[in-house]
Amino acid sequence: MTGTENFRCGFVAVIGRPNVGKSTLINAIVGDKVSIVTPKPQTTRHRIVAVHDTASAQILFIDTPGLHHNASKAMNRMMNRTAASALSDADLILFLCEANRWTREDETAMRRVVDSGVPALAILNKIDKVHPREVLLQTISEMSDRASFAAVIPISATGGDNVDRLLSLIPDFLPESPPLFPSEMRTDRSDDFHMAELIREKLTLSLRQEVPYGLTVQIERFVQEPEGAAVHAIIWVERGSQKGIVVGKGGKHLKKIGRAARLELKAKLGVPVHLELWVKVKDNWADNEKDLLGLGYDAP
Ligand SMILES: Nc1nc2c(ncn2[C@@H]2O[C@H](COP(=O)(O)OP(=O)(O)O)[C@@H](O)[C@H]2O)c(=O)[nH]1
Ligand SMILES: [Mg+2]
Repeated sequence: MTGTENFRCGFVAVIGRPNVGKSTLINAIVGDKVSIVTPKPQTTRHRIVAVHDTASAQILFIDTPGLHHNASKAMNRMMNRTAASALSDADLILFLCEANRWTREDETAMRRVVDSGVPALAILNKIDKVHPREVLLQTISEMSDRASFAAVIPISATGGDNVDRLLSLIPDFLPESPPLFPSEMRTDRSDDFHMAELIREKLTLSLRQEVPYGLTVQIERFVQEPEGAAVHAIIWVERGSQKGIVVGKGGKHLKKIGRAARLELKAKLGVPVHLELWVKVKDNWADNEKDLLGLGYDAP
């Protein structure tokens, strides 16, 4: 008998409309910021694999962009395609929604999950917002009536309630297989990707209305030495008018973003970081398939 016998490993796609807490849940489980989180919808734009190891299983969570309506730009259609394609690759789906809200977008996302034919657990997230708690019983029963989920599990991704129970259910759905990722690996994405995302998170948190949706970040240079690191990044915007907003009066806003990003990069890399941010305009990049590809948006 070998050590890998009965070991399980497989893909768990985390699916739902924007802002239900998919990335928050994955970060909480793997104990690292693998995926950025903001209070704004459509923060996640890419498929990101996050690795969670236990003694007898390796669970590969796939974070996905929220399935959303009104996908008017090429980037939004690409995001929806990315989420949809993660469904078919999965051994199990965690279908996330908010315990205190059910919308037409939830309904659409749920249809995609059901139509995929992949086993799914329904996760009612944000139960910390449900008062009184007894209301949950009704919500769980409504959810069970909507589709044939393998289970309906109420959780709080931020509070950690019931996340262990959810985790304990997952390995049964995974195939017997040795681990697919080395045990020290937390994600399939590069350092450059995570740095660009971190900068985009700071921008998304501090900018209002449509500006965060019209920008993307590209790492142009990253050098790390024992005494420090240097990062040069370009913030691409869709229009000249957005450049002024991102830079701010006298460059004040860009400085604020740079400081917030630099502090977090320093904590992540463990060395002082020299960060240079440049804002450039690429007209309508988010609605141009070729620009999207060049900027790392590669939907299947
Ligand atoms: N109150 C509460 N807020 C949550 C919970 N999980 C996530 N959030 C918040 O919901 C917002 C969207 O989370 P995010 O993970 O980006 O959602 P995603 O778009 O589905 O990936 C953020 O402001 C999170 O802090 C939860 O369990 N309780
Ligand atoms: Mg997300």
